[in-house]
Amino acid sequence: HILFSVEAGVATLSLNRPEQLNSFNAAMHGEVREALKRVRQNPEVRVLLLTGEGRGFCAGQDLADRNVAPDAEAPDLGESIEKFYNPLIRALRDLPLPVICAVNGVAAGAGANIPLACDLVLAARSASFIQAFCKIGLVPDSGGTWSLPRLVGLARAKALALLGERLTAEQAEQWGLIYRVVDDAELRDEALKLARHLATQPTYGLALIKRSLNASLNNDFDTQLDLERDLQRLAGRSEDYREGVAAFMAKRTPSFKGR
Ligand code: LHQ
Repeated sequence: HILFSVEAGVATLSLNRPEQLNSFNAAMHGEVREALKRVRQNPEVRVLLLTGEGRGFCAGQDLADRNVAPDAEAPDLGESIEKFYNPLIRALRDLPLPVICAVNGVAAGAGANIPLACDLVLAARSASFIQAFCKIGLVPDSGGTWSLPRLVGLARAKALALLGERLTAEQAEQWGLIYRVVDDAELRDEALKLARHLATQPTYGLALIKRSLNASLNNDFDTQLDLERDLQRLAGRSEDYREGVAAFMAKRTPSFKGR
């Protein structure tokens, strides 16, 4: 249910259940989990690009899996979150490399919040974001209640979560929910261009940048200054830092290794 490839330092993971708008069933969760593990374990991978096949990015949980008879016992959704969604969100956020998400079409429910756990979100002009949870009596999950207020403020977060209206990609960009809108026909190329660029950069340092900015949303100022000190110490010991300075002084193009 996914496509996965590695080329020139870029791992591309594409959700591939287009008939169901790439909604998640247990099998797709399993394949995504395996792919993310491979990304983590393969030192050649320096950037991850996450996208979807077909006209949708991801419609969240596959609701066909969830349609229970009126007299059946209520399923434990907490278990599903604990087993599938929270590990996925943590895996993306904790991945020590830049994660680009190319939202190729509608992103609904968990599918709208998965991009928010990535680092750089591009979206096709025709894409849209729907916090669909409220329409079926659920609460935004996959980190949405954490990310949304931080990205767009509490007023807009509440409107999105309580109304479940469709937010266009352009509005998402204007609100600061995502980085950039791209014409539909150019999305894949633009995302790959960005990914390939990042894969030539000091990706160990980029992973530390990601870590520090993510942490800043929870830290007070002094804690964050301490974290900057600690991460700069790590960055300063990297081969890439040495190479960056040497290349600058020699006025040549640096050759970074991601370590
Ligand atoms: C789908 C789905 C779908 C199955 C489209 N499932 N088939 C976590 C833990 C545990 C449980 C519950 O949830 C969660 C987290 C969540 O993600 S909850 C939120 C689940 N997602 C939604 O509520 C979104 C449901 N989908 C929609 O509202 C619409 O499909 C959107 C707005 C995404 C797209 O609308 P359209 O462009 O009009 O497409 P469509 O509705 O015609 O969908 C195309 C096909 O995809 C259709 O199948 P069909 O056989 O009729 O062609 C849909 O049934 C199927 N599909 N989403 N989540």
